[in-house]
Amino acid sequence: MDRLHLTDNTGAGGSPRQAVGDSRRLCGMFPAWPRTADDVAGPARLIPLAQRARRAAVAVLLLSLILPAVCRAAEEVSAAAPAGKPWKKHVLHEGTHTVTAVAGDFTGDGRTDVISSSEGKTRLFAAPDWQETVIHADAAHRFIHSEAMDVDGDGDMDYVGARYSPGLIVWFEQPDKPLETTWKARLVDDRVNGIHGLLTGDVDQDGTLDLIATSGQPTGDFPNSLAWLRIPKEPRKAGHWERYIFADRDAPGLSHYLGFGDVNGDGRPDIASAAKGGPQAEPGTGNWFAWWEAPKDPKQTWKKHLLADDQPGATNIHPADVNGDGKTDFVASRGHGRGVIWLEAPDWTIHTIHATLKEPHCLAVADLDGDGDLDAATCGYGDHTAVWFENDGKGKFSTHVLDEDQEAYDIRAVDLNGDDRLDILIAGRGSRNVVWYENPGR
Ligand SMILES: [Ca+2]
Ligand SMILES: [Ca+2]
Ligand SMILES: [Ca+2]
Ligand SMILES: [Ca+2]
Repeated sequence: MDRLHLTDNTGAGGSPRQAVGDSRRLCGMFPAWPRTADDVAGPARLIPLAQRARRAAVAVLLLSLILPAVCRAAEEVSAAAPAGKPWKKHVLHEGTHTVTAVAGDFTGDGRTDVISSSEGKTRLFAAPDWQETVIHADAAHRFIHSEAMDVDGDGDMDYVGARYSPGLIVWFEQPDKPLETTWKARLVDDRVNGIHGLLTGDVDQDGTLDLIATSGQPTGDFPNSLAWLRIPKEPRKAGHWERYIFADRDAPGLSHYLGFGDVNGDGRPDIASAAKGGPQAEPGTGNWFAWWEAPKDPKQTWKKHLLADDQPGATNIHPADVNGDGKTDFVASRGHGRGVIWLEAPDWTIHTIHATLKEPHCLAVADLDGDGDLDAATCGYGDHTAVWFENDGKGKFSTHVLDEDQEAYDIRAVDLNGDDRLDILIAGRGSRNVVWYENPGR
């Protein structure tokens, strides 16, 4: 991911790990500390009593100075929420820096599997045992994001992956023997550039999914733009897909991910995006959330609507009716900054879901507790904390911690064990893993 590190700071090498999980455990230990102070000072029997007492006093003094701040930091992440049942963590893969993972039935047995991509290797984990199979290996296919999509319309799920820069999108056709055969790669596009986000959606409402991609670099044929791509008539033979630049150079500042849904209630699905800005972007660009309004003919240029600027590190945004009033709101995160918010229609009033979570660089919006309203989930890689946010149905969210020792770059809400509860799938970036959290139900 060297190229990515240069353009996207995915390495975050300079940022020291914030030990939220460790500090939480320490806060819990505090009442017992005087007993363990001896352990810090060394074997008790070799040290005079006065010295032991002095050391214990110093230790307690230091802790009394440090701990309140540490505990406050931990509380900021956890917020006040009932603990709930724990979500069991399942590890599918360990050992490689992984920035994308998607779910779908990739073996044709009716069960939902997982495909991840890391360091040029694309791996399939077949349910229910999650046996790992490398289905494609090519150094040119270091994907930053991906989607599951039945590209050739033959009823089995294929895979689409995007390389950031130089921009490249390819699709892998599910073969007849998906666990025994290398999946064949075919070109979708190699002219959009700076493809951080991919998303499927039926943009032209013809009943077949299309693909949406960011073209977020300020260089290349379509700088600072967003594109949608239509599957060609014969995708196995076509040289590339039909490409439509719907946001034409009006998405500057390193756009990241995409959201899809009808925002203005005219029946046509619209598209939202976010741009992180910061020192890697052109000066004065980025740090915004915006949506583009689909015109009658989606092959024309779409009208941009700014939702919010001065949003440092903005990365993720999804349209969703958060408060159940029938109007489409947005849930959004500042994945290269801090915090998760929602923006209330029609004036886009900003409400805080979580103010301080560091680098929530992924966002899933779904009804995770099955009570009929839309919840959200993310993982702050700077805080190593995966969380889900429970909606009370009116847009008041409480935070539930899934894990305090996990990074993420990509998150999906999907049922991975067939119990009709949405689980959380995470590609772990610096955690160098692919994991999922099993939804225990209410
Ligand atoms: Ca297929
Ligand atoms: Ca619309
Ligand atoms: Ca809910
Ligand atoms: Ca489940």
